Amino acid sequence: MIIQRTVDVSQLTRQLTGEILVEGMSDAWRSRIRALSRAITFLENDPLLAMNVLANEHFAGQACHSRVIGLTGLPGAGKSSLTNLMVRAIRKSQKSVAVLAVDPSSPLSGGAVLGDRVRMQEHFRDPGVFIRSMGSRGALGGVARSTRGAIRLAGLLGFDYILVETVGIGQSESEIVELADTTVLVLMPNSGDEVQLMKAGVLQLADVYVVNKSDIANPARMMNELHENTAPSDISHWCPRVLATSATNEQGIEDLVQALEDHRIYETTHPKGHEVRRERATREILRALHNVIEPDFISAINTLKKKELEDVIEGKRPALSVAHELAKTFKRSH
Ligand SMILES: Nc1nc2c(ncn2[C@@H]2O[C@H](COP(=O)(O)OP(=O)(O)OP(=O)(O)O)[C@@H](O)[C@H]2O)c(=O)[nH]1
Ligand SMILES: [Mg+2]
Repeated sequence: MIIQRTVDVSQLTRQLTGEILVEGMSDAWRSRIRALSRAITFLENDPLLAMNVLANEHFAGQACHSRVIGLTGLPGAGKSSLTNLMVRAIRKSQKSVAVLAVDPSSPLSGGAVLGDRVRMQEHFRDPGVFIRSMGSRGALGGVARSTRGAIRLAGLLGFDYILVETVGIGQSESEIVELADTTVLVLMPNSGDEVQLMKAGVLQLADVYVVNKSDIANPARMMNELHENTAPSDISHWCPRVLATSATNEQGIEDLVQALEDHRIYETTHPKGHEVRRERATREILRALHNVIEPDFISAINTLKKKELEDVIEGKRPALSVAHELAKTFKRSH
């Protein structure tokens, strides 16, 4: 909240559009990138800032055409290694790309940030590439909200692709699925991942399944299992791609980039694909609505009497009934 007061949203927005340059910078595009980096720092502290920036008149009516790709999977599966190679492949086709690595320093693979930095070094000087890691334990709303804001802001700068790396199997996927146009789940062969996947019920979530590290173990069994479990019953639906890669040997990367392109074509040309996008947009609006209304809800909750809270604590009254009552008062006052 303190940060929010110190941000000059109008100035930041004008820096993001390139209308004014960040102090000390002479190159317009690099200045915009610097502004983006700054904006993301502010966002991590106050995710609602994105809303203020996006609603600013400088951005009014400006469309984002970026393709958002979410990469997820267990720590150490090879997400960053694959991201690095995908960036290279995307750059070969002259497209620009922003990489947002959410919480890259997972405890299991330790020191990943440093590793990522070394790996990504070849892209740091490339003005067509923006790389940024984001903490997952940010204030107010956590990963999803600040990541969503960062995606939107990067989109306004016109990046062709935005790659978002998140760690996890389970809950965090559902978040990334909502954020991404295409979700890629990165797995390791013979790691017992499949058992975990079944348990977490995430086999229907991704659009592309990548069995990485195929240089150290045969990916065939896992690929079969994925094929069997992810094929849609309705053939007009997208049939998730199942690919084997080896980031170490730089194998399978072109197929992966092609799968992303195929999925884009499906989503933008197929009626069913359009339906999926409509559902995603609806969910996004719903979530945004929630974000817009939440501060008012919090104020309403703060008006609760001690007695009402105690009743819920003691189990004398369900929280839902209190909520209903609050909602009634809320509707009357709006
Ligand atoms: N043999 C082999 N090793 C790989 C491959 N891809 C990645 N690795 C190694 O696996 C380790 C983890 O790779 P990362 O790319 O950091 O994995 P990650 O999924 O980004 O990990 P977190 O960000 O910590 O979740 C590194 O030591 C990589 O060099 C591969 O295809 N084959
Ligand atoms: Mg990583």
